Amino acid sequence: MDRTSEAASTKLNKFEKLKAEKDGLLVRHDLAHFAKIGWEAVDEADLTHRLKWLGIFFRPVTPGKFMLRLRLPHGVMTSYQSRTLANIIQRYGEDGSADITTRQNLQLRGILLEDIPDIFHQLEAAGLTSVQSGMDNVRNITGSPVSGLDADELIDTRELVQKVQDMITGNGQGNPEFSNLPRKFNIAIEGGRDNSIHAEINDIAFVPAFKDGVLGFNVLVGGFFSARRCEAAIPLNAWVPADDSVVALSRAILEVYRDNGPRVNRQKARLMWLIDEWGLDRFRAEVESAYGQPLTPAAEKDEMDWDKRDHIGVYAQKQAGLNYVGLHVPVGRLWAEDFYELARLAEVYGNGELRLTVEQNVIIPNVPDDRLPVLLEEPLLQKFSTDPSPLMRALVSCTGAQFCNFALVETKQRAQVLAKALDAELTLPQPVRIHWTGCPNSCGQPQVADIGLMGTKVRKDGKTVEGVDIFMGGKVGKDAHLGEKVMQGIPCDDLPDVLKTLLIEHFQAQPRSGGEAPGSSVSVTME
Ligand code: SRM
Ligand code: SF4
Repeated sequence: MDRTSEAASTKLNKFEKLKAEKDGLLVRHDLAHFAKIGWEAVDEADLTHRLKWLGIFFRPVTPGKFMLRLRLPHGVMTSYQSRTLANIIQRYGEDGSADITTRQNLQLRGILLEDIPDIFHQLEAAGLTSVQSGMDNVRNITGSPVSGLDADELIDTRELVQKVQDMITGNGQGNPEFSNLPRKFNIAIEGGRDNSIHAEINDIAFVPAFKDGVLGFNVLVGGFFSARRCEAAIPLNAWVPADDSVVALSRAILEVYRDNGPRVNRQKARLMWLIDEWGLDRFRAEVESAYGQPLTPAAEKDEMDWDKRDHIGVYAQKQAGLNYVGLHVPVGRLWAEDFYELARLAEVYGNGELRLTVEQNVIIPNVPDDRLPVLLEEPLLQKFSTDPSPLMRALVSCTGAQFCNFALVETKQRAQVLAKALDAELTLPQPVRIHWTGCPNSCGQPQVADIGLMGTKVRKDGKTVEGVDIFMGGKVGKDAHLGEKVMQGIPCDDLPDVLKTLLIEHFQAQPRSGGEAPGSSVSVTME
């Protein structure tokens, strides 16, 4: 008996029951009906859970105004798609915004349920889908944002990422084979040298490696963050060539996880828990059997041997005379006019293409040398700078309390205010990567940051106030490893001084002339 039927016959957690009653994908047949009856009349389980199979997220913080999470494989977008998204959110006025996510993806805000059928037509016409982007499905598949542009790239992974997404989602139409996993699932395919997509925090990561002189991928498995436990991915001891084997192996691992992953306790349901239960040898053997052929042992080393780049600024491409221009989008927030402008700039100066990064920024590729000076004078580049100040430059933030009901603190606004203030007070020899996350779910990846801030509630002067736990030591790029919690329960009001001290003591920050150094030092335990 596999785990799906085991769970069905024994202790079902609430979500397994819900899925057993009706597969989430089936709500697509109800959309026209929902649009007619209005969100208030929609069955509770459909409204708050099953709609997420289509990427439609009911937001208890803004009832009736939904979030729509797309899939943007590899973070690649066209100007046509950008304009389509602008058209969709424009009509919602102040409520209509979008966020670039930490999986180089987009989430639209302010969406009304009655508009969904029409929005889905527009998305389909633009070659976009939101299917299987939430709940127990595979999330947006990430790849280097400069794939096909970077002279030092090893493998252009764009086609592979698209093929894996098509396999999982039935070419974007929805695929019931993979719509009932035990839990969410993340896949990354890195073809560059700088581990630009945090391979180590994915359930499956393909990382470039030579085996007997042939370029392919070593495979890592089981990386994840959750409130209960965070783990970096571990080697599967497998290597695949850079061809459809990547799709076949992804399928095999997903099948093993789908049929055997733990389904009783949702806090212990991610892939790593299955690997723990079985041991890596058995897990590998089961994957091998699903794959239908022996797995080639991993190459001795992988080729991720660079520090991570942030891609902000102007960089020459491998195509002579062309450049990619990375724009800094503060905490990833975009409005309809930004999408229109990005579409225009991509068409006027580039080839109509845009790329998103896991740092929540945008890249305009394929800009000829002689067009650069004019592009750099465009008004949008005053808002989305190619040369932001060091702390703003490396700032990442999850959604936080503005829209997310899990949030213990407001994040995006606070992150910007604080970074601007500290940039004004301090000079820094290099950017310091500060990641904000509103709760222990870690969507803002505080464990990969130089300084990670995780929302919590703390007591100050007899009152409960917003605060953070502080993580440090996250290393990205080559030899990536996760940061650890070094301080706990810091009230947000105290953060300016605490961060200033950390920046001075650990990152060579200097007070600008006339500025004062904070009075006392802050004690942190670093691994
Ligand atoms: Fe996340 C749940 C937002 C990346 C771990 N995440 C949520 C929900 C859906 C909760 C909810 O229903 O409100 C958040 C939606 C809030 C909203 O309105 O925007 C949410 N997660 C996000 C995004 C938008 C953060 C961002 O601002 O960029 C990211 C969307 C990525 C995407 O395009 O699909 C996002 N979430 C992540 C990441 C980072 C990553 O993938 O690199 C993680 C940690 C990595 C991982 O999953 O292993 C992450 N999100 C979680 C978890 C904890 C998962 C677990 O195993 O316990 C939850 C809670 C859950 O699934 O029960 C969660
Ligand atoms: Fe919401 Fe918490 Fe994820 Fe932030 S980390 S988006 S607050 S679930």
